[in-house]
Amino acid sequence: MVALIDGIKVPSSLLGNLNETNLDKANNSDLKSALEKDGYLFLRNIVDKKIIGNARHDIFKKLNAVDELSNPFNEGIASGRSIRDKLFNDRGQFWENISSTKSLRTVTNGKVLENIFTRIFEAPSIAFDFIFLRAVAGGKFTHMHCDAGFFTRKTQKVLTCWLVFTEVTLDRGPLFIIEGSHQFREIQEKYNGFDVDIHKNKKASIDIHPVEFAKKRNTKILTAEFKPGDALIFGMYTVHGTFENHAKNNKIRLTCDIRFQPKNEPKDPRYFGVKPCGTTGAGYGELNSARPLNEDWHIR
Ligand SMILES: O=C(O)CCC(=O)C(=O)O
Repeated sequence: MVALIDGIKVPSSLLGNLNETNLDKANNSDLKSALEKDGYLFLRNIVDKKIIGNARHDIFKKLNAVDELSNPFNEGIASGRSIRDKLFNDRGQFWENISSTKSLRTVTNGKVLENIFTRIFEAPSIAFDFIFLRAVAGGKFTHMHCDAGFFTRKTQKVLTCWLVFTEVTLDRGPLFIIEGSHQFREIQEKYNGFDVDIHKNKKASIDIHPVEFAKKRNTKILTAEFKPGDALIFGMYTVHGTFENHAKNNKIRLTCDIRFQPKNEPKDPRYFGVKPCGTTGAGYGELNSARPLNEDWHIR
């Protein structure tokens, strides 16, 4: 299966497999050292498939109600149409409602993930209330970046959890990680202290194509074919992005990125509370996901 980014095929010689960590076999210090060594933890099947399936069903149903998924909606096939804007006059409110789906929140802000992060931090952990659910249709991908500029305003001790709700085969745009990038000094220097909401003259996205970026550093672009319930956890300076969804059957990918930190670290009010305002203060409306599935994304 071909891996594409921005219409360019990624040579298979540049692709590598993510190292899997077995959560049941690893002790807490194994988790910590794998994260330190690789810059990520790739965990399979950490949330029960039925619970993941319930959330997927509820979200797909809401996307079908705005005519963005064809019937039967459980297949997750993009229709190429949308009546989102006709039915709802506030895109942010619509996406906030979808992001508040109870079966989704049971997963993202429930005990299963929290307990895993408590093990990783070796301290009680907490999930951000502001979550980044992504329903991604054909032609779209997330530009390469690291997460520091978004989430480290109050503490550096933040981790991202990229959680999978559908099959994400190579053609459905899985996340990739640039091997060893958590140790690239240039990335630390460039992004430590950077805040996308303050330093508006600078972008979070790394403009160079991932193929060139990896070639120049003699490294690999690591990924996997993900299944519902799998997760990829990574630090704030791990360079990542996603491949393009170019699935011929028009199936979307549904994933959610959730941030966690130790409970006793200072909290960024933009991401916590009943109605968090998000990175720029514009709420859920600022997310690409708030756009109808058939509309292009912005680059930040
Ligand atoms: O799923 C995506 O499209 C991007 C996810 C991401 O960049 C992240 O989790 O930090």
